[in-house]
Amino acid sequence: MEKTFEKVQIFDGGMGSSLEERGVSFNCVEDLNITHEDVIRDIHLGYKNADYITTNTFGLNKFKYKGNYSLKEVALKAIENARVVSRKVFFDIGPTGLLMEPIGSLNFKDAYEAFKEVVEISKDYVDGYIVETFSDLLEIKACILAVKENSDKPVFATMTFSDNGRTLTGTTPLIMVNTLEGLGVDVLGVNCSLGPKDLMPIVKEIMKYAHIPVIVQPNRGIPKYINGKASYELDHVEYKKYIKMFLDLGVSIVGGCCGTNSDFINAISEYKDLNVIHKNNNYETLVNSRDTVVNFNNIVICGERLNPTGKKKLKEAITQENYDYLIEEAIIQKEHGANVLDLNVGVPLIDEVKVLTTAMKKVSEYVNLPLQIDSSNIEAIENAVREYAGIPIINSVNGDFEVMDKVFTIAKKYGAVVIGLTLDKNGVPQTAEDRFDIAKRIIDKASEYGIKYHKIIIDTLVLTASSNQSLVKETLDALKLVSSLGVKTTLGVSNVSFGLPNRQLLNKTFLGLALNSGLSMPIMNPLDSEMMGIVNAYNVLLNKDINSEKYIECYKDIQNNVNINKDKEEISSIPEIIKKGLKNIIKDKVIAELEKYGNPLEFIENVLIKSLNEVGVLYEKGVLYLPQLISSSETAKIAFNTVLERIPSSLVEKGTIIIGTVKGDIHDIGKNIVKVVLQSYGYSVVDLGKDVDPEIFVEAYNKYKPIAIGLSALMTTTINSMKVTIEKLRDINVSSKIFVGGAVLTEDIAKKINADYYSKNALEIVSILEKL
Ligand code: THG
Repeated sequence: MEKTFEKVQIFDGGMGSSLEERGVSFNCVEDLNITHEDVIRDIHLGYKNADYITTNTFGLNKFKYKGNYSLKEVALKAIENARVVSRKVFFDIGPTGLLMEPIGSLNFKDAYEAFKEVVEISKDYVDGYIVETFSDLLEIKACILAVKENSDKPVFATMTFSDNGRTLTGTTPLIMVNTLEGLGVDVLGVNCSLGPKDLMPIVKEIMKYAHIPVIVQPNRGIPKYINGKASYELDHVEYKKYIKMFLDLGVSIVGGCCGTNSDFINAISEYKDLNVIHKNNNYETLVNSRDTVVNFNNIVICGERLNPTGKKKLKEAITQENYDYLIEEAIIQKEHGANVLDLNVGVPLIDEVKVLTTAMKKVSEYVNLPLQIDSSNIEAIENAVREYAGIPIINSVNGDFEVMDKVFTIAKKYGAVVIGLTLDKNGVPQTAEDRFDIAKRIIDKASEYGIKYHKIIIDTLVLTASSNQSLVKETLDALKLVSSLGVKTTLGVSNVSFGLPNRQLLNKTFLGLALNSGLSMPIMNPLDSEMMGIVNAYNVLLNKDINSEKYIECYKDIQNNVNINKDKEEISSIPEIIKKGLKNIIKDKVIAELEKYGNPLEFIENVLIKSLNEVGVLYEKGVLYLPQLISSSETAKIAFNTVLERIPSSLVEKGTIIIGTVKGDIHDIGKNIVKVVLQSYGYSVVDLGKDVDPEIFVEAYNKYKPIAIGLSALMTTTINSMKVTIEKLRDINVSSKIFVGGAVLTEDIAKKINADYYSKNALEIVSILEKL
C-alpha cells in the first residue's frame, strides 16, 4: 500500500507575487536568496501556517540560471532561508526552460545531469523535493529519476496544464498519473496552469485515476493589469471555497501558485485538521506515450512489423541504421489500426543498446502509439525504457528466476508493463496446467518486487501447428485459465502457421479461437485486413463495439476496405508528408512535384501553405498536438526552402519579423514555437532570444526595419517590462506592427500596453500577418 496522508496538508504559496507586493524588482529571482535574504525569509515566514516550505530555487539549474553566483551558493542559501520556518523544507526544482527532443534539442541524459547536479548539492539539507510546473513528460521523468537515484528523500511532482486539458506537449491528466505513479513518486498533482475554477475538471480527472496522494496548487487566475501592476478578481475568501472543493474530491495537499500570498495560505490552513477522503482501489492495465494512452477494455492490436524476423529489407535497414524505413513501417501500422507497436531490432552484430534506443526515439518522433520494447538484451531494454517518454510494455520476461530478477527490477523502477512468457529453463511446458503454473509463478514473483498483476500480460505461447499440432489446444486452454484470474494475455498469433500452406486461413481461425479464449492483445500484422476484420467482427458479436459503431465505420463502403499499396502511395503525397512530419523525404518529393507543377509561387500557395493550414486546423481541433505541429512546421520549412532555392528571391520575400522574450522573462518555449512556424510560412525571422533589453529591440528595429515585432512574456511579473519595451518602440515611431503573446496575456492587456495585436498562438500570428 502506498504511503498516504490521513490529514490534509498545506503547502506554501507564490514567490513572485509576494516579491511584487514588497516592491522588489530583480533580474534573477534566485539571486535574491543572497542579495535580499531578509525579504525572502520574510516571505517564507508569511507561510508559517503551511506544513511545507518551498525553497526559492525554481530556475536553479545550469540551463536556466543566469545569476551571479554558483548553483551551490544559491541552493544552500535558499535552503537556509527556508529554514527560518520550522516546517518541512522541500527543495523546488522547475523545468530547464529548454524543449526536449524531438521538439527541441535537449536530450534525456543532459536533462538528467542538470537535475542531478542540484539534487547532489541539496540532498543532505532538505526534507524532500517538489518537482513542479513541468509540461513535458520526458523532462519530468528525467527530473524524478535524478531525485530518486541520487537522494533518499520523498519526491512530489506536478505538471501544468492548459485550458484544453493537456500540457503543452499533449499529456493528459490520466497519462500524467499513469507515468508518475509508475516512476514511484510519493505525491503527484498539478500546479500553476489556471485559476482554481478552470483547474477543477483537470483535478477531477486526476482524482479518477490516482492511487497516491494528490497535491493541487492553483494560480490566483489571470490578472488584469492596472498601471503595470497585476490585479486579480479572486480574493482569498473565494479561493478558499475552491480549495474546499478540491479537498472534497479527495485531494491530500493544497497550496498556492502565481498570484497567491500569505493571506491565501492562512485562509486555507484552516483545513489542516480535515481528514483526507481519497481512496481508489481500481487498478487498470494502461500503457502510454507522451500523448496517447491505451487501456485494455477493448482488444488491443499490437503491430508486429517492426521485427526483422523474416524481413530482409528491415534487417538491412537496421544494420545500416536507416531509421526512415522503420518510421514508415510504424506509420503504416498505425494507419491500419494498430494500438501498440512492438519494436525489435534484433539483428546480429549490431550495437543493440544504442540501436534499440535510437529506434525507439525515432519511431516515437513520428508515431505516438505506445511502444512495446522487444529484446532479450537486458541492457538494451533498460536503456530504451529509461529514455521512453511514457509507460511502455517490456517484451518479455519468463519464469526463470534470474531473468525475472533482472526484468522486474527494471519494470518496477520505470513502471513498465511486462509480458511474461510461460516458459522457463526447462522450455515450454506441454500442458495448459503447467503453463498456468508458470504464469502464476511470474505474477507472484512480480508482486514481491511491488509490481501489481495489472502490470503483467501473460503469453501462453503458440508454437507452430506443423510440428506441435496437439499443443495448439493447450495454448488456448492456458489462455482461459490465465484470463479467469483477470490477468491480461497476449500471443504472437501468426507463429501458429509456420511451415504450412495457406497460412492466412490458419492465422485467422486461430485468432478467432484465441479471442474467444480470453486473448487481450494479439501481436499481429495490422496490414492484414482480414485479421483486423476478425477483431472488428468479434467486438460486434461480443457486444464490445457498442451499436457496431466502429464496424460500420470500417465497412460502410467497400471502397474503404484497406489496400496496402494505395496507402503506401498516400503516405508519399506532399500534404501527407508534411502532416506526418517526414523531414527526410520531403526535399526529393518537392523537387519532383515542383517540376510537374511549373509555377513555384502557386506551388507554395496551393500545395505547401494549404498543407500547413490543414495541419493547423487539426491542431486547433486537438487531433494533433504540439510535437506533431512542430515536426510538420519543420518539414514544411524544408519544403519552402527547397522551392525558394529555385526561384529569384525578390519574388517571394515575405518580409522580416523580429521576435524576442522581454527583459526579465526567461521562458522562451512559446517564442521558439512562433519562430519555427513563422519561418515555415516563409518569413525571415530575427530571433533576439530571451530576457531581451528594450534597447536591443530598438537597435534591431533600426537595423532590419521589420514588418512586425513579436514580444513574448510568460510571467505576470514581466508584463510591465513588455509595456516599457512597447513604449520605447513607440517613441521612435516604429512602422512595424507589434504583436504580443504568452501565457499571461489577454486581448485586454495587449490593448492596455499599446500593442497592435494579441495572438494566442503561433498560427494566429500567421493568419493576422497574411491579412495585412
Ligand atoms: N510472443 C511475444 N512476442 C513475440 C512473439 C510471441 N514477438 C515476436 C513474434 N512472436 C511476433 N512477431 C512476429 C513478427 C513477424 C512475423 C511473425 C511474428 C512474421 N514474419 C514473416 C516471416 O517470418 O515470414 C514476414 C512477414 C512479412 O513480411 O510481413 O511472420 O509469440 N510476446
